[in-house]
Amino acid sequence: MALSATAVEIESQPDCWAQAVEIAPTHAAALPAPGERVAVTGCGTSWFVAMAYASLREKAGQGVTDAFASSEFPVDRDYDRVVVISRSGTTTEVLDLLAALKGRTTTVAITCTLESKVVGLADHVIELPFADEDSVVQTRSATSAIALLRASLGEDLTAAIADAKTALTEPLGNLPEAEQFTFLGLGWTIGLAHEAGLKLREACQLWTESYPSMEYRHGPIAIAEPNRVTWVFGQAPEGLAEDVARTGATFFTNDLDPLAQLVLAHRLATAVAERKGLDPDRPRHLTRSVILSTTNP
Ligand code: F1P
Repeated sequence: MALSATAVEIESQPDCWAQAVEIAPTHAAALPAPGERVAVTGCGTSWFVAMAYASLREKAGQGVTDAFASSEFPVDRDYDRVVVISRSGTTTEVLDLLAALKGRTTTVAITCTLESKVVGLADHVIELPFADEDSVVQTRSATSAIALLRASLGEDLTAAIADAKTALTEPLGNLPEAEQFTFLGLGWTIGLAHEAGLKLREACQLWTESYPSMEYRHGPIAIAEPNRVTWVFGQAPEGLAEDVARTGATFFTNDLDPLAQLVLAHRLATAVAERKGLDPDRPRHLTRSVILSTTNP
């Protein structure tokens, strides 16, 4: 059987990340300088990319970095620079925001689509055409943006890229049989947890939830039971594996770089789609870019 476009794009991630790392230095002037007060924004997957980068930048000591869904962006707040992420560059809320910020603050857009509408609206544009996708569901576009941004913060991604290759062949065991997943993360991996949850909802219509890891015991654990999975991106809080084990649910994590763990979640999404007889290239009710005919309230 021919691979879905989604599966082909998932497999290309190590190569795409290497390309993103390679071009990162050429965009240093467009990206936030250390000390700048920055906000990062996008919709859907791109919002979760924003969350991951915001946390990484602050942790790296480079300055205040907030993340917002573009529809909730506080336009009256002062930022030195706003980083906008949009694969398509045509998402309505993103374009509305860029128009509202024009002349008020420096904006930089990260997009995969050459000649997309953000190009005329943002002050700087970083294009990742090699990471664009035929699929509606985003995989390599999002992880390549994160790879670029991590590299821009001075991170060496050699091990992460090697881990992504491992994630492409790692057995999924009986994970695709589970009826529910809750994804957890700490710091920058909270964005990855939200993205993994969205991926499974989009590509295979599975019930997923996602939280900061330390929030899990404040209620969400109540749904844990056998045949459900609690999946932690990165470092798990002490005692959490044991708490999950007591519920009968499966606790899952591994030692791969958290971005490579997301690649594994991508493969899980296509495996579940296959089990359910769904085509991951045709997620229901979704379009590649959300273009609204109405304006924001
Ligand atoms: C953002 C987005 C995706 C979602 C769907 C619709 O697109 O909301 O996250 O999966 O494809 O569009 P973009 O602004 O990054 O192009």
